[in-house]
Amino acid sequence: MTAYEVPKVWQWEEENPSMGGNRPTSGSRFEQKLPVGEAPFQLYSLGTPNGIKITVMLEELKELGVEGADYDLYKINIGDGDQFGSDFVEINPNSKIPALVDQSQSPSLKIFESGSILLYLAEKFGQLIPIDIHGRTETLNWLFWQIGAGPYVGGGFGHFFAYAPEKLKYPIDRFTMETKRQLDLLDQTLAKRPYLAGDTYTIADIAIWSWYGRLAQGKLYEGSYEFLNMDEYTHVLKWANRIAERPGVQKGLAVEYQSLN
Ligand SMILES: N[C@@H](CCC(=O)N[C@@H](CS)C(=O)NCC(=O)O)C(=O)O
Repeated sequence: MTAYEVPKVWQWEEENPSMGGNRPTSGSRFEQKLPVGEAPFQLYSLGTPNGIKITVMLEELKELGVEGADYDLYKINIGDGDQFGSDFVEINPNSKIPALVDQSQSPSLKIFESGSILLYLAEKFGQLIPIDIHGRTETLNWLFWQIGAGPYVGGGFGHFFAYAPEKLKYPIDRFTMETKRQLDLLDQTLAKRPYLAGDTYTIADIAIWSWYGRLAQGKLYEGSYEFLNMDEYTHVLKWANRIAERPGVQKGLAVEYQSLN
């Protein structure tokens, strides 16, 4: 590993003239007018693991026959920096997809963070979250678990295994260990019940499937199925395959994104 002398004060060295790419500052970088359609929900997103949570949720709601869950879907190209435009930042000051606007509320309501969006939709339509206190709390336990645990997989394991310019043993070992620990936890839980929060499919399964189900199916990072020895997580695999067959999930993955202009 390259030796690194830690300076007294960290400086951002990367000269990044493009609109995309993170910087150590937040806020909008340019004026932007996002398109707005007629449907009650306006979803600004992309087909990433965090993005698919919401298209799957909205398609599941439609499969359940829920009225009022129609949405217009726009592609936020995070590589081009669309998430740093003024209109997007107005909806999500954190500049990350997914971001949702509920135009059926007056004034219209901005919702960001995928967990918050899933919970909002589940509560608004009374679907995919149990109403009894035990089922509801267990659903929220696992929903919040995903939001906290996921970045170790995406920002940790996935980044160093698949995307980092150098393959470094220390971070790959560290985040592979944590990813396998999480997979083992899911496997042990799913050995005892068909869904994460109990007997029924909930928003916790949607959130967790979008990362760990896709990982289990080898859809996230090339070579990771073998590297993580995914065959040992039999209960996760069964659960992942069962959920992948749901019409709402398949429709949520197949959605078409409108371009911004
Ligand atoms: N905790 C957030 C994470 C959202 C997130 O990290 N989104 C990524 C794509 S999956 C993103 O927009 N990245 C753009 C960037 O970092 O500039 C959530 O669950 O909604």
